[in-house]
Amino acid sequence: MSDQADREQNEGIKAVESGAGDTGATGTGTGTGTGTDPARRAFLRSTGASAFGAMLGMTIPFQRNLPAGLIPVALAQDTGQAMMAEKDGLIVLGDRPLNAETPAHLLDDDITPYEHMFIRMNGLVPQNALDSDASGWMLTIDGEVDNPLELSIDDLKSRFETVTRAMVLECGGNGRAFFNPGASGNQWTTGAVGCPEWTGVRLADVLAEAGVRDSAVYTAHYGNDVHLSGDPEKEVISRGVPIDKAMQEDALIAWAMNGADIPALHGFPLRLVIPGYPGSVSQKYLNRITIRDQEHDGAKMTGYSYRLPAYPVAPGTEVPESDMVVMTEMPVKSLVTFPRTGTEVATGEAAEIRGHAWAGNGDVAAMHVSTDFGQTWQEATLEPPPNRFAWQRWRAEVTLPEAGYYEVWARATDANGVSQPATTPGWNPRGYGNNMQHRIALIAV
Ligand SMILES: Nc1nc2c(c(=O)[nH]1)N[C@H]1C(S)=C(S)[C@@H](COP(=O)(O)O)O[C@H]1N2
Ligand SMILES: [Mo]
Repeated sequence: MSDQADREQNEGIKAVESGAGDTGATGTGTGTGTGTDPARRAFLRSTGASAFGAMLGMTIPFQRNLPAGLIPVALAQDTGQAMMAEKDGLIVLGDRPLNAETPAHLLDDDITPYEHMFIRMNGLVPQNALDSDASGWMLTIDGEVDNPLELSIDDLKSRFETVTRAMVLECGGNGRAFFNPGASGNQWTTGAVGCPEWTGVRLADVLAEAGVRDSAVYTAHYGNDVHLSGDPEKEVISRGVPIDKAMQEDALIAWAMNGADIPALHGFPLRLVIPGYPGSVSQKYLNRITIRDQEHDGAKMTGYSYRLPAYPVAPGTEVPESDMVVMTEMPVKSLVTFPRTGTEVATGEAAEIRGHAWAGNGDVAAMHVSTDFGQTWQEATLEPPPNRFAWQRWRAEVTLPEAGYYEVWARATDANGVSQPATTPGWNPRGYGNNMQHRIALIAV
């Protein structure tokens, strides 16, 4: 095995063992607000309420002199302290903007509950979302349409069919921490993914009412989150999808997650959920969709953001910006969500292993696991999804023949026969689309 592959493997398993994420060794870790100071990153990674205390200590001079409970709202948002109150066990990667991922063993539910849903903020949560204030909220549909619309949330609820679907949302940069050389950005390991249940209306139905013109090429999404600079003129993120993708029946304009109003961190009061593509197309705090006659060029659509080289490149290549193309469909992927990595199992006895599998093209065809570092594979059972683009439950029983250290490697295969690679696929400058096999450690005793 090459040095690079070896390092990658080791870091992969180290990351899953800690349940926490990268060791800081591969990633450059810039752009998260946490910097690369190892002590600080270790603090962040230790998470929980106490970690936020530590973060506060580092971000507010003289915080010891502040009476408890008197942390100004803006500072609370900087540290995520208040907003993270009901999140459970997430690993905080950055506090401004707030980004946090979920250890694999906390993603075992078929429907990801609020407390285990990862958070990816490019800016600050808008004040009306923090206040759960949706009064007067309007969604504008304009651009290449015959009949521009201004819809209230009540209009959405009364004029279109309401649908509920479980759908995977995964950040395009999930797995970035394992690329070598590392890429800047949040050092997501495996946990920037979840599968909540979303309720709303079909984006396609709303666009049909607006009368999409033949000239339509792309959507452009807008929300009201606040740029880190505080400048109200600056867009935080504005992405889009090809019009054909927007017209597929799966894509929703959602107002509820898991049967309740969409929480502040996840886009209150409206968001898009466009499955199969990088999470970044699923605009939170949604207040406008403009139909364009060209590929959208909003914030984080251009340059290196959510873009891949148009051709395969060697790791570390400096790819010219003009050779970068928009990332679309996400690759097939899976997680081992039970047992927790590092668990002891009885030697010679069957142990249940389970998790989820999903694919950007909507279907997973097969699931396999290996307990001998990929030398042999056994087929796992794979349940059908409750609906397209929900993740699918898989289960296997493994028997470890003698006492010692093992790894479970998990490999999903999509409907086109494409499987997850054992090591990082297609290196790219910003570290997108890593669907390498997830691995956990098991100790036979
Ligand atoms: N308005 C807005 N929408 C957004 C983002 C954002 O920062 N602002 N982040 C995007 C990215 S990059 C991802 S991966 C998902 C994350 O959704 P979540 O935070 O609800 O898990 O939201 C997307 N929608
Ligand atoms: Mo993302």
